[in-house]
Amino acid sequence: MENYWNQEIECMSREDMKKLQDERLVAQVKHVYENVKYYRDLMDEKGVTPDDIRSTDDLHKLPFLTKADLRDAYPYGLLAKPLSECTEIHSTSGTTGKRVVAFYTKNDIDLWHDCCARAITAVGGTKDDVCQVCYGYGLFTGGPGLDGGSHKVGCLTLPMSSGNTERQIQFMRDMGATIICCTPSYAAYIGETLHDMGLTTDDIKLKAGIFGAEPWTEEMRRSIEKSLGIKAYDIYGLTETSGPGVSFECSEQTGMHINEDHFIPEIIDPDTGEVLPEGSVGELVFTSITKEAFPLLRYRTRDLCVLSRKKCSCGRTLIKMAKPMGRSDDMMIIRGVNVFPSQIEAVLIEQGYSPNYLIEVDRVNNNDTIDVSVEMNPDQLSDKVKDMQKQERLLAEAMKAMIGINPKVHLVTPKSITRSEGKAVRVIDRRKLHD
Ligand code: DLL
Repeated sequence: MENYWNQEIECMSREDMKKLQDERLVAQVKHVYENVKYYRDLMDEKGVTPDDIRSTDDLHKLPFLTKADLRDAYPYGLLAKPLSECTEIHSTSGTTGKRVVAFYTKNDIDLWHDCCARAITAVGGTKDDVCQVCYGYGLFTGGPGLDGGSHKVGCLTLPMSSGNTERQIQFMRDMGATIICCTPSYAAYIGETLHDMGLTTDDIKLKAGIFGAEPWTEEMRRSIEKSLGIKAYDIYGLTETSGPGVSFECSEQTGMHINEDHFIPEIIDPDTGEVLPEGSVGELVFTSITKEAFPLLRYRTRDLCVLSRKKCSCGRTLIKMAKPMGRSDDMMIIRGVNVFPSQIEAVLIEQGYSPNYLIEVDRVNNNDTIDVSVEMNPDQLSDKVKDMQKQERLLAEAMKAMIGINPKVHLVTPKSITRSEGKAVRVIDRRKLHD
């Protein structure tokens, strides 16, 4: 039987949901226009006033907000509530420029945790579960978000944060953890460590995992499910929209249901900004209609995705988004061809290799080069150079069939590629260093 955290909302008729969104959008646009000069200026520039927005059908009239706007307005320029009403901040790591800082009122925190509680309930979580949260805690939203959701559901919450993998496994066994929350790359590492410690899935009680914060493939899902003996579910979100819980997977596992009572999604053409019809691949845009301190109108996520209203067997009526294919800024253009790390990952796992790899892109004599270092499993090791060369050649051919260009493949010894405890770094693009 399917479990819901808030059945009324999660299974609401399309008509009622639209009505709710209409009301909330109109109120949100007013709130933002009146309280945030940055938005008022953007709207004035486009010649739009709050009176022009009468329902979600008018959404397209609003200007977009981009990451550059967030950086421009750093730190307080988009704040829509007095600081005295804010109780928390979270932030991105800021590796690609200034940090993005998001503010929360008490109510914002409550709604965010509620979204995460929906995700935990959808994987079968109840107050009888023990939920091990090994996303990072602190400024990153992963730990605090799932922790809040787990408390709401009433699970026994293990606030582990990431790292110290053997201790994670010891706690998992001692406390009988049944649900684990972390990045998919860390889940793979935990699975590997479990087996290195001489343990099997019979030694742990895990039944489900809630994995997100980075792109991952169906192949990776199957590999994690096997190594931890669980069902692996996807969860999506970004700091700007509160964190995890914008959308979550249900038992059908064909995409993530978006919490539409809080976030209105659109798919746009990333080049022209034109809104695309359901089923098209494009950039995901979100409007948050309940956030008080840090609302976003038409925020461009840069995530490439597809939306679908196809009926779901779980009974939820919330629209679904496919697994994001990657960010438009993760996409590598190599010799003019668009390549996503996820395509390479899919080939590796399909061919029986580990999901531990590193892609290095460079430019030599005006020619792009792509080198993929791939870790072998111990049973793939051979002391015959010829065998190794053959394996490398076959793998390069499989990759060429997928991405259209010929990479140089280097098979490396087991455990030689650095493991990730948070978001994995899969690509080093040296061309950017020369430019
Ligand atoms: O990663 C929030 C989060 C924490 C989501 C825990 C899920 C679980 P940021 O650090 O701001 O926030 O990064 C957001 O990560 O725009 C996507 O590109 C990527 N991302 C997040 N979830 C997924 C997912 C958190 N399930 C950025 N699949 C987003 C693919 C994801 N990419």
